[in-house]
Amino acid sequence: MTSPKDQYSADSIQVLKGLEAVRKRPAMYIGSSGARGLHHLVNEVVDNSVDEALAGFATRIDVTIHKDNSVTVVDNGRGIPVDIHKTEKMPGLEVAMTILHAGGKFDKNTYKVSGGLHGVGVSVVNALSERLDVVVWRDGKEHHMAFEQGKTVQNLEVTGKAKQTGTKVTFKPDPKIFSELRFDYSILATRVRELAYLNKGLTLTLSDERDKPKNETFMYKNGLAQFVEYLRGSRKALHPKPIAFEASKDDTEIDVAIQYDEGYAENTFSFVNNINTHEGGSHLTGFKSALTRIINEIAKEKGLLKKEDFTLGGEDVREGLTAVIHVKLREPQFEGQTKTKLGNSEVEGIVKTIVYEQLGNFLRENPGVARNVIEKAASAARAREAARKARDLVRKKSALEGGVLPGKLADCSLSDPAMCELYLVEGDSAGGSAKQGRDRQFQAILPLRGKILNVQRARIDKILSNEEIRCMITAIGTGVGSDEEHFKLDEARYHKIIIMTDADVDGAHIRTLLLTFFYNQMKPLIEAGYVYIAQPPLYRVAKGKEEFYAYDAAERDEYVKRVSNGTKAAVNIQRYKGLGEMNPDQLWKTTMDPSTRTILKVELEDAVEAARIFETLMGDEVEPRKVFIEQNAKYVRNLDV
Ligand code: 0RA
Repeated sequence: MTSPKDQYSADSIQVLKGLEAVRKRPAMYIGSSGARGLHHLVNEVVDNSVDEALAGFATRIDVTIHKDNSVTVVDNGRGIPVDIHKTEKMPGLEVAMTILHAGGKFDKNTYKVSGGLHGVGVSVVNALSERLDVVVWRDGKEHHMAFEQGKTVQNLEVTGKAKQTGTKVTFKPDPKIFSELRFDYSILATRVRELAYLNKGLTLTLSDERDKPKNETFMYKNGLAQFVEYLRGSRKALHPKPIAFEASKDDTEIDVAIQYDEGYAENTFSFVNNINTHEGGSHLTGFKSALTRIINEIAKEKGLLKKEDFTLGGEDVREGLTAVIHVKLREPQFEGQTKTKLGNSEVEGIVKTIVYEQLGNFLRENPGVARNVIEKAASAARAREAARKARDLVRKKSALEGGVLPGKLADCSLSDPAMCELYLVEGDSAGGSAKQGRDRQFQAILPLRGKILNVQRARIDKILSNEEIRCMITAIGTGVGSDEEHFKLDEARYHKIIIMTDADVDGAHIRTLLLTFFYNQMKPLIEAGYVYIAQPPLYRVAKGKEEFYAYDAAERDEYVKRVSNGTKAAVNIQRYKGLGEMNPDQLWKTTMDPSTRTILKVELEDAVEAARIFETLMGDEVEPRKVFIEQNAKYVRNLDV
C-alpha cells in the first residue's frame, strides 16, 4: 500500500522530470542560453504580473535589477494562490513554480486574456535559476517559499502579516545554464516601456541597483496615442494629435492609434495580448483593408480625387503612417515561422468594422485632417506611378544591356542560392582585390562606388533612379518594397549578403547607409538572416616568416608579445587603413575564407526600437540626431588604441 505521503513524493518526481527537461534544453523553452534567453526570463515573470493587471487586479509592477544580477518583480495583484491545489495536492504557488506549463494560468477562466506566447510559465524561470524566492501577500498574511534550480528548498510558510495583496518574485539566473549573466538595462527598459504604452494607466518601474543606480517610471494615461507619438519621434506630424480609439466586440478588445507624418515610411506595429505580432495576421489585415476603404470613400465624398484617374492603394494610404494596433482576445492562435502571426479569422472582420466606423467618424468630424491625409495619399499614388515607370526602366535597361545582371558584378559559378555569397565591397580597388582573392565558385563580388543614397529621406522612385542601388537590387534578385508583391525572398540569388567596408568612419557610414537600405526596402532579407557584416583585420603583425592578423589593439599587442618572444629581430606592425591595402591573398585569408573568417549576422533585436533609431540617425531632423549622439558618445570606445 502506498501512503498519501509516498504518493506526494511520486508526484514530485514527475515534477522534477519536467523541470530537468528545461535545464537540459533551455533553448527549447526560452530561445537561447545567451543574452536573449536571459532577458526572456524577466519578460516571463513580468508577463505574469501584466496578466494580473489585464485581469483588472494589479495596477503597479516594479522591476529591480540587483547588484548580484538577480532580478525582482513585484506586483500589487491578488497574490498567487497559496491554498492546496486539488489535484496536485500542494500549494497553488508551488504548482505554478514547479509544474511545467502550469504558470499563472491555472485555467482559462482565471484570466480572460493572457500573453500566451511567452507563456512557457514561470516554472521555466524557476528551473533555470540558481535560486528563486517568492513572497505572496494574501488573506492578511505574508507567505514565503524558496527554490534552487527549480527544486523546493523552503516549503510554504507564513512569515508575517500583510495589509496589502500582491506577489514578489526574486530570481538569480543559474550560471551553469547561461553564458551571459549581465542584464542590459536598455533591453529591459524597452520592454517595460512598451508594456506601459500597451496597458494605459498601468504603472511600471525599472530600477538598476548596479554601478550607476537608475530608476525610471513608465505610466501612460493615453496609452497607444502616446506610443504612436514616441514612435513618430522626430518626424513632422501632418496633424497635431494621434487619432486613437478603442472598442470591443464579443470579448475581443481593440485598441488603435495612428498618426500621419510628412515622411514616406510606414511604421505599423501590431500586438496581440501584449505580444508584438511581427508577422501580422488577421487583425492587421482587417486594419489595413478598413483604412484603405474609408480613406477612398471619404475622398470620393469630398470630391478630392475628381481629377485623378486612380483610386488610392493600400501603400498610398499608409505612406507616412505610424500606427499601433493592439488586440486583446481570449484564445489567440499564433501561427507563422516565429509564431507571431495571429490566425483567428474572426478577428479580421471585427477589426475591420471597428476601424472603418471609428476612423470614418473622426475624419468626417475633422475635415481639415481628412483633406491633408487624402492629399498626401494622392501624392503617394502619383509617386507610385512614377516608381512603376522607374522599375520598368530598370527592367528595360537591364534587358538592353544584354544579360539581366549588372556589368560590375563578378558573379559566382554555382547557382544554388543557399551556397552562394555576395560581397558588397566599398570601392573599386578593394573590389578588385576581392575579385582576385575570392573563391569564384560560390563568392560573388559587387564593388560599390562612393556613398550610396540615404534612402531614409527619399521616395521609392528616387531610390530606384540611383545607379549603385539598382545594381545591388538586380544582383540580389528579390526586387524591393514592403510587400510580397514587390519583394520576393525566395528569389534571392544569395543567402549570404556580406557588407565589406573599410574599418574607418567612411566605412561605418557606408555600412549604415546599406543597412538603412536593407531595413527599409528589403526587411525580410534581414529577418531571414541573410545579411552579414565582414570583419576585416585592423593590423598585421609580422616577423620573418611568421605573421598574424589582429582585429583589435589588444589582440595586436598579444601577437607582438608572442612573436618578439626572446629574439631581437624587428617586429613589423602594419595598420590597415582600408581594404584596398590588402592584397587579394591577404583579403581571402583574413576576411573571406569561410574556414577562418568571422562574419557578423545582422539581427533585428527589436523592430520598434530599430525603426526609431534609423529615423533618428538617418532622417530629416538634425536636433534629435545631435541629442542621440550626445547621449551615446559616452558609450563609444576607440578600438584603435
Ligand atoms: C491565479 C489565480 C489568482 C492569482 C494569480 C493566478 C496570480 C498570478 C501571478 C503571477 C504573478 N503575479 C500574480 N498575481 C496573481 C487569484 C485567484 C483569486 O484570488 O481568486
